[in-house]
Amino acid sequence: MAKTPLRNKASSLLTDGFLFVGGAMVALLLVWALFSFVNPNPVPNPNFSSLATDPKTTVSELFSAQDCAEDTQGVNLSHDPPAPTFYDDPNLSYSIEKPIKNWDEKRREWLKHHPSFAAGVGDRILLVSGSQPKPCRNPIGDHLLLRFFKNKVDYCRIHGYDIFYNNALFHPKMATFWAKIPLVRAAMIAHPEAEWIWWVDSDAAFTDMEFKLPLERYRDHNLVVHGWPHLIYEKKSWVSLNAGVFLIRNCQWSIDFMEVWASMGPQTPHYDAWGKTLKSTFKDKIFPESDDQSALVYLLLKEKEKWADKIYVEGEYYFEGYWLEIVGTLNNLTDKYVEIERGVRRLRRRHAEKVSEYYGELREPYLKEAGHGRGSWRRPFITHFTGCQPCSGDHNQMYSGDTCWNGMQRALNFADNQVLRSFGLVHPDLLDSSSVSPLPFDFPG
Ligand SMILES: [Mn+2]
Repeated sequence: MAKTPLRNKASSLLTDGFLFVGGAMVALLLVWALFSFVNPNPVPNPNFSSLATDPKTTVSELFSAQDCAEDTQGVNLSHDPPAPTFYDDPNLSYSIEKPIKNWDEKRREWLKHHPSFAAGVGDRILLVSGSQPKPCRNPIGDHLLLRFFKNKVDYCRIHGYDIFYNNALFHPKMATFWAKIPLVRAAMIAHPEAEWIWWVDSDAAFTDMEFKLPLERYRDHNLVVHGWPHLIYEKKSWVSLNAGVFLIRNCQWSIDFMEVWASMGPQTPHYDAWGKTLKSTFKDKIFPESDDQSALVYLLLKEKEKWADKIYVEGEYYFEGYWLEIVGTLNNLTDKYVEIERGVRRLRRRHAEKVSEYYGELREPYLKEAGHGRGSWRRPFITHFTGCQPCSGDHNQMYSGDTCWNGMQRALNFADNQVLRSFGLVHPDLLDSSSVSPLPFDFPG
């Protein structure tokens, strides 16, 4: 697989800094001038520069030229033109059991009617996650799910992504690991403005709040999963990839793929037969039921020509990583990052949470030697607690419950430290969520 640099813009961003600030001022003045020009009912034309220097001017007065109807990403949330779209077609169904045709065209048409969403659509991601409709059986299950959810909200806020967390069963017969397929499908219809739907299991946590998906790398693909091609095609293993985190493009290919994928699910009369087929195809599969992950590997194996060229099997970084090989390394990683920051003061600079991505790019050159994935000292992107079952508590008997719960505390607090930093706090002990101390502004000496 071709290696593409994840980030290399940090240095050019720095040198362009002055140019950018100058350009931004000009743009701002231009917006102001245009606004006063086109506004039919102008407020008694205030002089911008005198406003700016008047100490009594509030921030909102100064920047009132920016229309309140637009949110921070410049999209118009308060308008839906009357021209009919696919939503007005009575035959449109959100159900996984009703096919959709010409989805790409329908989506394009909707975007044409909503030009503010069309700008930047290619990079727009909707993160989707969810958990069961009922309280967890594990007494601390709901608390853990809350913290996993908070972790996702944190990541999305920092990067400006939307998030949909769901607690409803979208198909009454598609429960547990099958539940995400009808949900992701419906999310595509509900969010034509999103190019990508990013499914992240409820038991997975972002443990690098700075890392961003290298979307450029997936330009020619429609589905991205974490996996290892030799385990798929040679070993024929049901754990050759992980279906708990995937990125899927909002397009007709994906609608068709999910239809075929779902056809091995519990809502079909062929469910038991598929269980047998999958069990005999994958010698290491332990349980007899047809599951979404084996089904996905099966499609890669048996319908390779049809699907595989659009499926990117990502193995270069922790698109999702097995928690057991990660949680023990987190303290060392913290030390490594502190060491870098000791040498590079501007990485330690206090800043607004909104501009966190800038500091992520600034750090990148110092992580060149770190590598990615297993054995790396880079923060793992996503830590997945496969086999731990935080909600039910029915963890795999391979490990003790405490190993699971302590691992989750460590990973969640490790992530939270990256968030709390913008608020001046740190958990000094990764195993103790309730302990926080003020973060020193800078290193002494
Ligand atoms: Mn999972």
